Amino acid sequence: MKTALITGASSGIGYAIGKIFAENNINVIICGRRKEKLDQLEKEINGKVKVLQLIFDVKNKDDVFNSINNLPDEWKNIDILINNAGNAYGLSLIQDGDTDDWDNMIDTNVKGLLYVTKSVLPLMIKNKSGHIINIGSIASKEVYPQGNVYNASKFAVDALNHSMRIDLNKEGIKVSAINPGAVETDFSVVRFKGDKERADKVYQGFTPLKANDIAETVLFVVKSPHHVNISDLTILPLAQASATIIKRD
Ligand code: 8X3
Repeated sequence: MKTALITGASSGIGYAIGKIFAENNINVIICGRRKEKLDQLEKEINGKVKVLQLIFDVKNKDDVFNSINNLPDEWKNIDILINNAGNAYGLSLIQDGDTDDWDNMIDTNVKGLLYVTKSVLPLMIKNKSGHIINIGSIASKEVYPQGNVYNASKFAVDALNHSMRIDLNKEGIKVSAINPGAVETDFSVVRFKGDKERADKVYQGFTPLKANDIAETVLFVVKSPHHVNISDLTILPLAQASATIIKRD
């Protein structure tokens, strides 16, 4: 039975991945900042597989390394790492950007992903096997107005996805990116700092992706045969043609 470590498992895409992995016999280490949400996910998993909760914020380097370095022995064989934790904070012109938002995005989406990857890699390298899936975005591929620092952080994820694959080539470790377009989660509520009305507008007039659509795709990618690596996948809703072009009713 395989074991996956999932960051950002307390909501949205990470939560959906936790659920679908459990339904498909993959033990899960669910990581997040909010214990009550991880408890809820564990309850939904309902004993189908083994579950371990790790409470940390990926931004906190010491917490990331302490949690992963001190995993109980029976959890030290990690087959799959889902680098999912990430957020957008704000949507403004570069000249109007809030530097705290910039720090938050770079610290979470880039540095957090690096800390988690660095701490998990020895566990994969010792087995000469593993699969890292980096959750990027359409924003990893195309910049859009006011996306600036969020785009930069997600372009960094794209660059790291490619460079990890190169550096880990000799270690037998697969590296893949999944880049979703518009997915209806609490992504926009977080981006707009709780302004639900503004967030709802993002998904109005078309059918956005659901977190489960991405989870199904992640499952497909991890289930691909050993010799196959789906290295880079972009998923959009039918109504979305690019980062900025969405056909609305
Ligand atoms: C989320 C998708 O288009 O809002 O990463 O940046 S988008």
